[in-house]
Amino acid sequence: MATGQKLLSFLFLQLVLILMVSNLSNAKGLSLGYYHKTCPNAESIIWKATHRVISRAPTLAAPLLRLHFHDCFVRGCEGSVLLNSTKTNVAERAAIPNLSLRGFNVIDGIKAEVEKECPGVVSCADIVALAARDSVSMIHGPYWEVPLGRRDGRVSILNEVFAELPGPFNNITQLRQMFAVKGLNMKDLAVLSGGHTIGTSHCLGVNNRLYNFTGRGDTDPSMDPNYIVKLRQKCKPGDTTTLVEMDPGSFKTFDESYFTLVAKRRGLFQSDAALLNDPETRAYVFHQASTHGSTFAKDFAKSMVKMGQVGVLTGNQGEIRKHCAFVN
Ligand code: HEM
Ligand SMILES: *[C@@H]1O[C@H](CO)[C@@H](O)[C@H](O)[C@H]1NC(C)=O
Ligand SMILES: *[C@@H]1O[C@H](CO)[C@@H](O)[C@H](O)[C@H]1NC(C)=O
Ligand SMILES: *[C@@H]1O[C@H](CO)[C@@H](O)[C@H](O)[C@H]1NC(C)=O
Ligand SMILES: CC(=O)N[C@H]1CO[C@H](CO)[C@@H](O)[C@@H]1O
Repeated sequence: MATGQKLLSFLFLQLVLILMVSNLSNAKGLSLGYYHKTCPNAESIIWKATHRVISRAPTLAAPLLRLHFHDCFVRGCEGSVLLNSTKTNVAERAAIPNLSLRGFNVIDGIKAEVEKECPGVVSCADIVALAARDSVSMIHGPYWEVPLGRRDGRVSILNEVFAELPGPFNNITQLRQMFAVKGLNMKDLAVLSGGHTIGTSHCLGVNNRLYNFTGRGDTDPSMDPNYIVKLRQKCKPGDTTTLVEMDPGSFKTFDESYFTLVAKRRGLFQSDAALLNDPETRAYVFHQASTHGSTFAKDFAKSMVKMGQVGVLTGNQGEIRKHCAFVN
């Protein structure tokens, strides 16, 4: 090979390597340590603020995790779930599935602390992503590095929630499709559903399965009849407000017991039970439920990073909100 050719192929190899490396650290324009220069203490301020909250009230980990999921599925992870309605716009927060969202105050409080140190630098969307990671790891769940650099959106529309956010009555076909449009596959669906290892639900999401499944006063045949009896003691007909644990007995601990429940036909929602209706998600459920070595913690970390990249705004898109409930 001539020297010129050698040099060219060497340069080409370098370029390929650089592209590969930058692709790793720069997935969808996000990167690890994004605030390293502009707000070096951002991640530790958020960690400490989240720790103060979770050590006092561990059950707040669940709503903080769920907030990140709702943010990412509607318009991408760009903080639109945090925006308040205005005189001329009804925001996502006002949608029925949001009735039960909590943790807005926690995020607003963390944001205020971060703003004190570095005004206008750290996005609300990144704070939501970090608070979800921090709180999960604080209740003995997995820890993962969160690629950062999300920018905040300026738009939040009520009706988009119904189109984009999966609901408890969705079947496996609907779930597959709603995850696929976000670039998430069946493994992600099974893994991320494991988020239901913590937290509570209103009876609203399960009552149809207990009392009137097809409109003939019947129950959902895909739920363990003994479990139906138990749930009926908590959720009375027409009750929309009582809370039930989604992973009874271990609803404060981030573990793989959700899959043991689903495998025993004791998943709370139709959407949980639906994981048994696809060969891949079914196999995942049974594998995690079995006694030999769960991979859930590792898988969850990986799928959370993936979910955290859905529809992000980067570069000069969007803005860095001053207050998470309002556009600038
Ligand atoms: C697969 C589609 C999903 C559906 C249909 C779904 C549905 C629901 C519903 C109906 C509730 C109960 C809300 C209430 O009545 O208070 C809930 C709670 C919750 N969800 Fe999901 N979810 C899904 C996926 C996820 C994902 C991907 C995560 C996180 C990775 C997640 C985390 C949570 C948590 C932590 C709670 C408890 C919240 C609390 O205790 O306040 N969910 N979900
Ligand atoms: C946003 O709206 C909610 C619900 O209406 C309200 O409780 C909250 O105080 C508002 N947030 C701010 C910062 O005004
Ligand atoms: C899922 O629900 C949709 C809409 O209700 C329905 O058209 C479809 O047949 C259902 N699929 C399965 C597998 O039950
Ligand atoms: C069950 O659902 C059907 C159809 O929606 C309704 O007509 C009936 O009143 C319901 N029964 C009860 C006990 O709620
Ligand atoms: C926080 C928030 O905006 N909650 C709203 C959720 O949705 C219900 C019903 O649509 C509203 O009444 C709540 O204000």
